[in-house]
Amino acid sequence: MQELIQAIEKGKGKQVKWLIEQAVEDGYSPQEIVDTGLVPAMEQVAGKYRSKQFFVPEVILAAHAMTVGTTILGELMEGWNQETVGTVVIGTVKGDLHDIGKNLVIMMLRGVGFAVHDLGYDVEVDTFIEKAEEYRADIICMSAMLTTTMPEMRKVVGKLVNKRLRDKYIIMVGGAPVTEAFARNIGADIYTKDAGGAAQIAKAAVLSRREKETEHL
Ligand code: B1M
Repeated sequence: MQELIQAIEKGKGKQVKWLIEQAVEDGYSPQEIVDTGLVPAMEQVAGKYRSKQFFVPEVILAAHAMTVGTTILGELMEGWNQETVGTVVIGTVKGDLHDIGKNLVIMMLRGVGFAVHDLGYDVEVDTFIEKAEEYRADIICMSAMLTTTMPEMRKVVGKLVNKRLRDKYIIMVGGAPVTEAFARNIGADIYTKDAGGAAQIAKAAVLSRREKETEHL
């Protein structure tokens, strides 16, 4: 894991791919690789950026290596779950280009059996809603990393209310500046602090909704 952390920090994509394949062969679970490899790596990068040891080019290189990591881990995890738990649309909100955290959430959601439609970053309010309708999603997931882009989440919830679609979807929000109180304030259903928690709580929420629907039949 220490080698993996260093490879991400140095932006060495090929090495990241190899080390993750090796870790899986050695018996590490995807969750362990995320928790003890990928997340600490980005924490170190963030720390070095704060202390001015790293500047934007180094951060972008590390972000690319991280994307290699999430992609390969996602591929390795495909097929582990045969049964689809539900459908998710997910994106980083309008004006926000940070997608590392979102990509980790996607990986973990796929890991617990969700069909995930990644809308990418800088996602328009209407796109979240149109795609949720198109894919008949159970959950709309929004990520934000900038305090200035958090209000976009409120806009999505507001638009769903206006269109009388609010109750059709479970709304989950997250990202470093997002809090439980903010989520409650904008009318979202779920806030989670990290990717592993997001996947587990999303699964529990969909299963509980299905149970309630069955009771009403
Ligand atoms: Co940016 N950036 N950045 N940046 N960047 C931050 C976020 C910042 C805190 C740095 C700082 O100033 N200390 C700051 C935000 C300040 C604020 O608003 N409070 C900031 C800024 C200001 C900016 C720019 C404006 C800089 C500039 O141009 N002057 C600019 C904005 C561009 C834009 O978006 N419009 C910018 C640009 C960039 C890069 C492009 C260089 C790069 C992004 C690359 C990429 O994502 N592809 C970048 C990066 C990498 C960072 C830091 C260093 C690291 C972010 C990260 O990836 N963390 C960050 C500093 C920091 O965090 N200390 C910083 C690792 C990741 C795993 O964590 O995303 O929190 P995180 O995800 C976690 C949880 O939050 C959670 O699960 C994940 C894993 O457990 N989670 C969810 C995330 N989404 C979730 C959704 C859920 C549930 C959980 O449900 C739906």
